[in-house]
Amino acid sequence: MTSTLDLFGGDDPAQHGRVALGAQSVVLRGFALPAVDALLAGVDDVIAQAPFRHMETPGGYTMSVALTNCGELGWTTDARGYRYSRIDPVSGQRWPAMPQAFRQLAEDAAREAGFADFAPDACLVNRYAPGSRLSLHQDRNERDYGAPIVSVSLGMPAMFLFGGDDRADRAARVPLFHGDVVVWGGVDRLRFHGVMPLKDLPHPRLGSQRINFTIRKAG
Ligand SMILES: O=C(O)CCC(=O)C(=O)O
Ligand SMILES: [Mn+2]
Repeated sequence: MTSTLDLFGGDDPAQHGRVALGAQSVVLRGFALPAVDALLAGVDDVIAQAPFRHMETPGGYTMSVALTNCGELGWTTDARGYRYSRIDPVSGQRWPAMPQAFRQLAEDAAREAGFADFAPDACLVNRYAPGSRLSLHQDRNERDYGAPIVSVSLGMPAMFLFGGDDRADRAARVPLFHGDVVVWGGVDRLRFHGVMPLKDLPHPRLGSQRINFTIRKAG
């Protein structure tokens, strides 16, 4: 069973700067807020070149989350498996460049979480509609687990699940809001995580969607 962390003690979540999830994993509340305009412009740029699409898993399941990528490497899944690729299989072109605002935010958040010198080369962009979910998984298609994952949430809130190193480990439930950034790396780099089905709680700016992007060192 999962449990709800007592994160807020009834207070306004925006007043809490950091929530430790593990020894080397942290939620930085509102860390992306000052950069939101630039980040959303970056998302628009990326999806103009590489539109969101629903990918298939090797098991034949169509993901409820729509995704695309930017950066040198992009994560894809199809009947043949999960992998990083330099080419968008839909366009046959390179993935769009990673917007500078994404890179800067990721480097700043990584440093804030104790990971200096983060040099990302990949960014998965996810779009969740109401009901979309992401089942528990590890991020393990990257070549080197020495670099952290930096995950940025925009739009509707979501209940993030942060488990242990084994799929069966109990997962903490961590609400994530517009502007929150989660960083996990080091001893926490392979923690299982996922997102519960989204409730339709329209966001003033983004409406009935949540955009999440995870910035990584994949190659
Ligand atoms: O949407 C999220 O908060 C997590 C996304 C994620 O785990 C992934 O893209 O691998
Ligand atoms: Mn993940």
